Amino acid sequence: MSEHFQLIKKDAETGARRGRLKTLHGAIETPIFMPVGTQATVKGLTPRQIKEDVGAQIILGNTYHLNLRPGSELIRDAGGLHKFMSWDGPILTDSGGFQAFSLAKLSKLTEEGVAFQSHLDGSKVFLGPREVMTIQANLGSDIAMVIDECPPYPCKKDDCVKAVERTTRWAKACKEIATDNGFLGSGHHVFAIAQGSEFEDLRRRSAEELAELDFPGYAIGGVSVGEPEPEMLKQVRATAPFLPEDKPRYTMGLGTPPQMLKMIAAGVDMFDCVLPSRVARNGAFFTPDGMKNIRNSRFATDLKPLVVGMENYTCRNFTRAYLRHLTMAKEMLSCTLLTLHNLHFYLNLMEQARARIEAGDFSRWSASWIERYEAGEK
Ligand code: PRF
Repeated sequence: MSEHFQLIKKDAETGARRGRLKTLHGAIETPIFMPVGTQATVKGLTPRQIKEDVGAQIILGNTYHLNLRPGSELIRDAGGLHKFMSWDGPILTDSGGFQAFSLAKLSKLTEEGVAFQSHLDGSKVFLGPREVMTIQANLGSDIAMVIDECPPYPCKKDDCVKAVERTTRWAKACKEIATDNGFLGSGHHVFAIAQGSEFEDLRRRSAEELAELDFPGYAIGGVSVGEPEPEMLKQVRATAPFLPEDKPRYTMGLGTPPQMLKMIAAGVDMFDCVLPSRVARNGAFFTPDGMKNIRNSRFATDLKPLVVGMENYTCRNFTRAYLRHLTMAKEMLSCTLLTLHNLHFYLNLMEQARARIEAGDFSRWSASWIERYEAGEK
Protein backbone atom coordinates (compact mmCIF):
# COMPACT_ATOMS: atom_id res chain seq x y z
CA MET A 1 0.00 0.00 0.00
CA SER A 2 1.43 3.39 -0.98
CA GLU A 3 1.20 6.03 1.71
CA HIS A 4 -0.31 8.80 -0.44
CA PHE A 5 -3.09 6.67 -2.00
CA GLN A 6 -5.49 4.68 0.07
CA LEU A 7 -7.86 2.14 -1.50
CA ILE A 8 -10.95 2.35 0.69
CA LYS A 9 -13.08 -0.18 -1.16
CA LYS A 10 -12.93 -2.33 -4.26
CA ASP A 11 -16.15 -3.18 -6.07
CA ALA A 12 -16.89 -6.92 -6.06
CA GLU A 13 -18.43 -7.03 -9.56
CA THR A 14 -16.41 -4.51 -11.58
CA GLY A 15 -12.95 -2.96 -11.46
CA ALA A 16 -14.36 0.17 -9.73
CA ARG A 17 -12.42 1.50 -6.77
CA ARG A 18 -13.16 4.01 -4.01
CA GLY A 19 -9.94 5.76 -3.00
CA ARG A 20 -8.31 8.76 -1.36
CA LEU A 21 -5.29 10.57 -2.79
CA LYS A 22 -3.31 12.84 -0.50
CA THR A 23 -1.69 15.98 -1.94
CA LEU A 24 0.04 19.03 -0.49
CA HIS A 25 -3.22 20.97 -0.82
CA GLY A 26 -5.53 18.37 0.69
CA ALA A 27 -6.97 14.93 0.00
CA ILE A 28 -9.00 14.01 -3.09
CA GLU A 29 -11.80 11.46 -2.85
CA THR A 30 -11.79 9.18 -5.91
CA PRO A 31 -13.33 8.52 -8.41
CA ILE A 32 -13.12 12.23 -9.20
CA PHE A 33 -13.63 14.65 -12.09
CA MET A 34 -11.22 17.59 -12.43
CA PRO A 35 -12.57 20.80 -14.03
CA VAL A 36 -10.19 22.19 -16.66
CA GLY A 37 -8.55 25.53 -15.93
CA THR A 38 -6.09 25.72 -18.81
CA GLN A 39 -5.24 29.42 -18.48
CA ALA A 40 -5.19 29.51 -14.65
CA THR A 41 -8.96 29.97 -14.66
CA VAL A 42 -11.94 27.69 -15.05
CA LYS A 43 -13.57 29.88 -17.69
CA GLY A 44 -16.35 32.04 -16.29
CA LEU A 45 -16.12 30.98 -12.63
CA THR A 46 -14.38 32.45 -9.60
CA PRO A 47 -12.36 30.06 -7.40
CA ARG A 48 -15.03 30.51 -4.72
CA GLN A 49 -17.70 29.30 -7.14
CA ILE A 50 -15.48 26.39 -8.22
CA LYS A 51 -15.08 25.28 -4.63
CA GLU A 52 -18.43 26.12 -3.03
CA ASP A 53 -20.94 25.89 -5.88
CA VAL A 54 -19.34 23.30 -8.16
CA GLY A 55 -17.84 21.27 -5.31
CA ALA A 56 -14.55 20.69 -7.15
CA GLN A 57 -11.79 18.99 -5.17
CA ILE A 58 -8.99 19.47 -7.71
CA ILE A 59 -8.59 21.43 -10.94
CA LEU A 60 -6.35 21.16 -13.97
CA GLY A 61 -3.84 23.66 -15.32
CA ASN A 62 -1.67 23.54 -18.39
CA THR A 63 2.08 23.79 -18.83
CA TYR A 64 1.85 24.57 -22.55
CA HIS A 65 -0.35 27.64 -22.13
CA LEU A 66 1.02 29.00 -18.84
CA ASN A 67 4.61 28.69 -20.04
CA LEU A 68 3.84 30.73 -23.16
CA ARG A 69 1.74 33.27 -21.26
CA PRO A 70 2.37 34.69 -18.66
CA GLY A 71 5.50 32.48 -18.19
CA SER A 72 6.26 30.11 -15.34
CA GLU A 73 8.93 32.32 -13.71
CA LEU A 74 6.37 35.07 -13.17
CA ILE A 75 3.99 32.57 -11.58
CA ARG A 76 6.82 31.19 -9.42
CA ASP A 77 7.71 34.74 -8.31
CA ALA A 78 4.04 35.45 -7.55
CA GLY A 79 4.14 32.56 -5.06
CA GLY A 80 3.11 29.68 -7.34
CA LEU A 81 -0.02 28.91 -9.34
CA HIS A 82 -2.28 28.41 -6.29
CA LYS A 83 -1.52 31.88 -4.99
CA PHE A 84 -1.44 33.49 -8.45
CA MET A 85 -5.02 32.35 -9.22
CA SER A 86 -6.21 32.23 -5.61
CA TRP A 87 -7.18 28.54 -5.61
CA ASP A 88 -6.03 26.75 -2.48
CA GLY A 89 -7.09 23.23 -3.48
CA PRO A 90 -4.99 20.68 -5.38
CA ILE A 91 -3.88 21.38 -8.97
CA LEU A 92 -2.81 18.85 -11.60
CA THR A 93 -0.92 20.17 -14.62
CA ASP A 94 -0.51 18.47 -17.98
CA SER A 95 3.05 18.54 -19.27
CA GLY A 96 2.51 20.47 -22.51
CA GLY A 97 4.01 18.16 -25.12
CA PHE A 98 0.60 16.86 -26.18
CA GLN A 99 -0.76 20.41 -26.56
CA ALA A 100 2.39 21.55 -28.41
CA PHE A 101 1.63 18.88 -30.96
CA SER A 102 -2.05 19.63 -31.27
CA LEU A 103 -2.05 23.45 -30.99
CA ALA A 104 1.30 24.86 -32.10
CA LYS A 105 2.49 25.67 -35.58
CA LEU A 106 5.39 23.66 -37.05
CA SER A 107 6.00 21.29 -34.17
CA LYS A 108 8.88 18.85 -34.49
CA LEU A 109 9.40 15.82 -32.30
CA THR A 110 12.89 14.50 -31.62
CA GLU A 111 14.47 12.31 -28.95
CA GLU A 112 15.16 15.49 -26.93
CA GLY A 113 11.56 16.75 -26.90
CA VAL A 114 9.15 18.92 -28.92
CA ALA A 115 10.30 22.09 -30.70
CA PHE A 116 7.49 24.33 -31.89
CA GLN A 117 6.35 27.84 -32.68
CA SER A 118 4.06 29.48 -30.18
CA HIS A 119 0.46 29.72 -31.41
CA LEU A 120 0.40 33.20 -29.84
CA ASP A 121 3.35 35.02 -31.41
CA GLY A 122 5.24 32.46 -33.49
CA SER A 123 8.28 32.47 -31.16
CA LYS A 124 10.37 29.30 -30.97
CA VAL A 125 9.82 27.17 -27.88
CA PHE A 126 11.20 23.81 -26.78
CA LEU A 127 9.75 21.34 -24.27
CA GLY A 128 11.72 18.27 -23.18
CA PRO A 129 11.79 16.33 -19.88
CA ARG A 130 13.88 19.00 -18.13
CA GLU A 131 11.75 21.90 -19.36
CA VAL A 132 8.38 20.35 -18.44
CA MET A 133 9.55 19.32 -14.98
CA THR A 134 11.11 22.75 -14.32
CA ILE A 135 8.00 24.61 -15.46
CA GLN A 136 5.69 22.43 -13.34
CA ALA A 137 8.00 22.92 -10.33
CA ASN A 138 7.78 26.70 -10.92
CA LEU A 139 3.99 26.41 -11.00
CA GLY A 140 4.05 24.38 -7.79
CA SER A 141 1.69 21.71 -9.21
CA ASP A 142 0.46 19.13 -6.75
CA ILE A 143 0.47 16.57 -9.54
CA ALA A 144 2.85 17.08 -12.47
CA MET A 145 2.58 14.96 -15.60
CA VAL A 146 5.61 13.57 -17.43
CA ILE A 147 6.18 14.45 -21.09
CA ASP A 148 4.92 11.65 -23.34
CA GLU A 149 4.56 10.89 -27.04
CA CYS A 150 0.93 10.38 -28.01
CA PRO A 151 0.83 8.62 -31.39
CA PRO A 152 -2.05 9.58 -33.70
CA TYR A 153 -5.03 7.28 -34.22
CA PRO A 154 -4.79 5.21 -36.31
CA CYS A 155 -1.04 4.66 -36.53
CA LYS A 156 1.43 2.09 -37.85
CA LYS A 157 2.60 -0.44 -35.33
CA ASP A 158 6.30 0.34 -35.92
CA ASP A 159 5.68 4.01 -35.16
CA CYS A 160 3.70 3.09 -32.07
CA VAL A 161 6.53 0.88 -30.77
CA LYS A 162 8.90 3.86 -31.10
CA ALA A 163 6.43 6.16 -29.31
CA VAL A 164 6.01 3.68 -26.45
CA GLU A 165 9.78 3.26 -26.08
CA ARG A 166 10.37 7.02 -26.11
CA THR A 167 7.53 7.57 -23.64
CA THR A 168 9.26 5.19 -21.20
CA ARG A 169 12.66 6.91 -21.68
CA TRP A 170 11.08 10.34 -21.12
CA ALA A 171 9.19 9.14 -18.04
CA LYS A 172 12.45 7.85 -16.58
CA ALA A 173 14.20 11.15 -17.32
CA CYS A 174 11.33 13.16 -15.76
CA LYS A 175 11.46 11.06 -12.61
CA GLU A 176 15.21 11.55 -12.26
CA ILE A 177 14.93 15.32 -12.77
CA ALA A 178 12.04 15.63 -10.29
CA THR A 179 13.98 13.57 -7.75
CA ASP A 180 17.18 15.60 -8.17
CA ASN A 181 15.45 19.00 -7.89
CA GLY A 182 13.52 17.91 -4.78
CA PHE A 183 10.04 18.12 -6.36
CA LEU A 184 9.45 14.44 -5.68
CA GLY A 185 10.13 13.75 -2.04
CA SER A 186 8.55 17.00 -0.83
CA GLY A 187 4.95 15.83 -1.21
CA HIS A 188 4.45 16.72 -4.90
CA HIS A 189 3.44 13.87 -7.18
CA VAL A 190 4.57 13.00 -10.69
CA PHE A 191 2.32 10.78 -12.82
CA ALA A 192 3.58 8.72 -15.78
CA ILE A 193 1.47 8.35 -18.93
CA ALA A 194 0.94 5.00 -20.68
CA GLN A 195 0.53 5.01 -24.48
CA GLY A 196 0.18 2.26 -27.11
CA SER A 197 -2.59 3.46 -29.43
CA GLU A 198 -4.83 0.60 -30.63
CA PHE A 199 -2.32 -2.21 -29.97
CA GLU A 200 -3.22 -4.16 -26.86
CA ASP A 201 0.22 -5.75 -26.57
CA LEU A 202 1.84 -2.29 -26.69
CA ARG A 203 -0.66 -0.91 -24.18
CA ARG A 204 0.35 -3.70 -21.81
CA ARG A 205 4.04 -3.20 -22.50
CA SER A 206 3.79 0.56 -21.87
CA ALA A 207 1.90 0.01 -18.59
CA GLU A 208 4.37 -2.63 -17.39
CA GLU A 209 7.48 -0.60 -18.26
CA LEU A 210 6.12 2.45 -16.45
CA ALA A 211 4.89 0.40 -13.48
CA GLU A 212 8.47 -0.80 -13.08
CA LEU A 213 9.57 2.84 -12.58
CA ASP A 214 7.33 3.18 -9.50
CA PHE A 215 5.54 6.52 -10.02
CA PRO A 216 3.07 7.96 -7.47
CA GLY A 217 0.30 7.64 -10.10
CA TYR A 218 -0.43 6.72 -13.70
CA ALA A 219 -2.39 8.15 -16.59
CA ILE A 220 -3.74 6.33 -19.62
CA GLY A 221 -2.98 8.63 -22.54
CA GLY A 222 -3.75 8.39 -26.24
CA VAL A 223 -7.45 7.72 -25.70
CA SER A 224 -10.30 9.90 -26.99
CA VAL A 225 -8.10 10.92 -29.93
CA GLY A 226 -10.64 10.14 -32.64
CA GLU A 227 -11.15 6.40 -32.12
CA PRO A 228 -14.67 4.93 -31.79
CA GLU A 229 -15.87 4.49 -28.20
CA PRO A 230 -15.66 0.66 -28.14
CA GLU A 231 -12.00 0.94 -29.22
CA MET A 232 -11.33 3.48 -26.46
CA LEU A 233 -12.85 1.22 -23.80
CA LYS A 234 -10.91 -1.74 -25.17
CA GLN A 235 -7.63 0.16 -24.82
CA VAL A 236 -8.38 1.37 -21.31
CA ARG A 237 -9.23 -2.22 -20.34
CA ALA A 238 -5.98 -3.38 -21.98
CA THR A 239 -3.98 -0.91 -19.88
CA ALA A 240 -5.53 -0.55 -16.40
CA PRO A 241 -4.93 -4.16 -15.18
CA PHE A 242 -1.19 -3.76 -15.81
CA LEU A 243 -0.85 -0.58 -13.79
CA PRO A 244 -0.06 -0.93 -10.06
CA GLU A 245 -3.27 -1.56 -8.13
CA ASP A 246 -2.21 0.65 -5.22
CA LYS A 247 -1.67 3.80 -7.33
CA PRO A 248 -4.27 6.21 -8.77
CA ARG A 249 -5.21 5.87 -12.45
CA TYR A 250 -6.24 8.77 -14.64
CA THR A 251 -7.63 8.83 -18.22
CA MET A 252 -6.67 12.11 -19.88
CA GLY A 253 -9.25 14.20 -21.72
CA LEU A 254 -12.41 12.14 -21.04
CA GLY A 255 -15.37 12.12 -21.38
CA THR A 256 -19.18 12.01 -21.50
CA PRO A 257 -20.98 10.94 -18.30
CA PRO A 258 -21.60 7.36 -19.56
CA GLN A 259 -17.97 7.08 -20.71
CA MET A 260 -16.74 8.05 -17.25
CA LEU A 261 -18.98 5.46 -15.57
CA LYS A 262 -17.67 2.78 -17.95
CA MET A 263 -14.09 3.86 -17.22
CA ILE A 264 -14.72 3.72 -13.46
CA ALA A 265 -15.86 0.12 -13.95
CA ALA A 266 -12.57 -0.50 -15.79
CA GLY A 267 -10.65 0.71 -12.72
CA VAL A 268 -10.05 4.40 -13.52
CA ASP A 269 -10.02 6.90 -10.62
CA MET A 270 -9.54 10.35 -12.19
CA PHE A 271 -10.93 12.27 -15.19
CA ASP A 272 -10.61 15.65 -16.83
CA CYS A 273 -12.45 17.01 -19.83
CA VAL A 274 -13.32 20.38 -21.36
CA LEU A 275 -16.71 19.02 -22.47
CA PRO A 276 -18.96 20.22 -19.59
CA SER A 277 -17.43 23.72 -19.48
CA ARG A 278 -16.98 24.14 -23.24
CA VAL A 279 -20.51 23.13 -24.22
CA ALA A 280 -21.96 25.35 -21.47
CA ARG A 281 -20.64 28.36 -23.38
CA ASN A 282 -22.76 27.20 -26.31
CA GLY A 283 -25.99 26.76 -24.35
CA ALA A 284 -25.74 23.02 -23.65
CA PHE A 285 -26.58 21.58 -20.25
CA PHE A 286 -26.46 18.12 -18.71
CA THR A 287 -29.46 16.30 -17.26
CA PRO A 288 -30.01 12.69 -16.13
CA ASP A 289 -31.90 12.35 -19.44
CA GLY A 290 -28.99 13.42 -21.62
CA MET A 291 -27.50 16.69 -22.81
CA LYS A 292 -29.97 19.39 -23.93
CA ASN A 293 -29.61 22.89 -25.37
CA ILE A 294 -31.23 25.82 -23.63
CA ARG A 295 -31.62 27.64 -27.00
CA ASN A 296 -34.34 25.16 -27.96
CA SER A 297 -37.63 27.02 -28.28
CA ARG A 298 -39.41 24.51 -26.05
CA PHE A 299 -37.63 26.11 -23.08
CA ALA A 300 -38.84 29.66 -23.85
CA THR A 301 -41.70 29.57 -21.34
CA ASP A 302 -40.43 26.73 -19.15
CA LEU A 303 -40.32 27.86 -15.52
CA LYS A 304 -38.66 24.71 -14.15
CA PRO A 305 -34.97 24.60 -13.15
CA LEU A 306 -32.45 22.94 -15.52
CA VAL A 307 -32.74 19.73 -13.47
CA VAL A 308 -35.69 19.49 -11.09
CA GLY A 309 -34.47 18.81 -7.56
CA MET A 310 -30.80 19.35 -8.33
CA GLU A 311 -29.00 21.12 -5.50
CA ASN A 312 -26.79 23.70 -7.16
CA TYR A 313 -26.84 27.50 -7.32
CA THR A 314 -28.16 27.56 -10.90
CA CYS A 315 -30.95 25.03 -10.31
CA ARG A 316 -31.97 26.48 -6.94
CA ASN A 317 -32.34 30.02 -8.25
CA PHE A 318 -33.03 30.20 -11.99
CA THR A 319 -35.58 28.91 -14.49
CA ARG A 320 -34.97 27.47 -17.94
CA ALA A 321 -36.88 30.42 -19.40
CA TYR A 322 -34.53 32.89 -17.70
CA LEU A 323 -31.38 30.96 -18.69
CA ARG A 324 -32.65 30.74 -22.28
CA HIS A 325 -33.28 34.46 -22.29
CA LEU A 326 -29.71 35.16 -21.06
CA THR A 327 -28.28 32.83 -23.69
CA MET A 328 -30.31 34.32 -26.57
CA ALA A 329 -29.33 37.84 -25.41
CA LYS A 330 -25.67 36.70 -25.33
CA GLU A 331 -25.34 37.77 -21.71
CA MET A 332 -22.13 36.58 -20.03
CA LEU A 333 -24.00 35.39 -16.94
CA SER A 334 -25.43 32.61 -19.13
CA CYS A 335 -21.92 31.10 -19.48
CA THR A 336 -21.29 31.33 -15.76
CA LEU A 337 -24.58 29.76 -14.70
CA LEU A 338 -24.49 26.96 -17.29
CA THR A 339 -20.80 26.20 -16.58
CA LEU A 340 -21.55 26.07 -12.89
CA HIS A 341 -24.45 23.67 -13.47
CA ASN A 342 -22.55 21.37 -15.85
CA LEU A 343 -19.47 21.09 -13.64
CA HIS A 344 -21.64 20.49 -10.58
CA PHE A 345 -23.49 17.78 -12.55
CA TYR A 346 -20.14 16.05 -13.29
CA LEU A 347 -18.92 16.36 -9.69
CA ASN A 348 -22.28 15.14 -8.39
CA LEU A 349 -22.08 12.10 -10.71
CA MET A 350 -18.69 11.25 -9.19
CA GLU A 351 -20.11 11.68 -5.69
CA GLN A 352 -22.92 9.26 -6.53
CA ALA A 353 -20.41 6.79 -8.01
CA ARG A 354 -18.32 6.92 -4.83
CA ALA A 355 -21.39 6.32 -2.67
CA ARG A 356 -22.50 3.39 -4.85
CA ILE A 357 -19.07 1.76 -4.74
CA GLU A 358 -19.16 2.09 -0.96
CA ALA A 359 -22.70 0.71 -0.81
CA GLY A 360 -21.74 -2.24 -3.05
CA ASP A 361 -24.31 -1.66 -5.82
CA PHE A 362 -22.22 0.37 -8.31
CA SER A 363 -22.74 -2.02 -11.21
CA ARG A 364 -26.55 -2.06 -11.05
CA TRP A 365 -26.80 1.69 -10.42
CA SER A 366 -24.37 2.55 -13.21
CA ALA A 367 -26.23 0.39 -15.77
CA SER A 368 -29.57 2.06 -14.99
CA TRP A 369 -28.01 5.55 -14.90
CA ILE A 370 -26.47 5.02 -18.37
CA GLU A 371 -29.71 3.52 -19.73
CA ARG A 372 -31.77 6.55 -18.70
CA TYR A 373 -29.15 9.03 -19.95
CA GLU A 374 -28.78 7.35 -23.33
CA ALA A 375 -32.57 6.97 -23.80
CA GLY A 376 -32.88 10.74 -23.25
CA GLU A 377 -30.23 11.49 -25.88
CA LYS A 378 -32.21 9.71 -28.64
N1 PRF B 1 -1.01 12.89 -23.19
C1 PRF B 1 -0.96 14.07 -22.51
N2 PRF B 1 -2.03 14.86 -22.37
C2 PRF B 1 -3.19 14.47 -22.93
C3 PRF B 1 -3.31 13.27 -23.65
C4 PRF B 1 -2.16 12.41 -23.80
O1 PRF B 1 -2.17 11.34 -24.41
C5 PRF B 1 -4.64 13.22 -24.09
C6 PRF B 1 -5.25 12.17 -24.95
N3 PRF B 1 -6.52 11.79 -24.53
C7 PRF B 1 -5.29 14.36 -23.61
N4 PRF B 1 -4.39 15.10 -22.92
N5 PRF B 1 0.19 14.45 -21.95
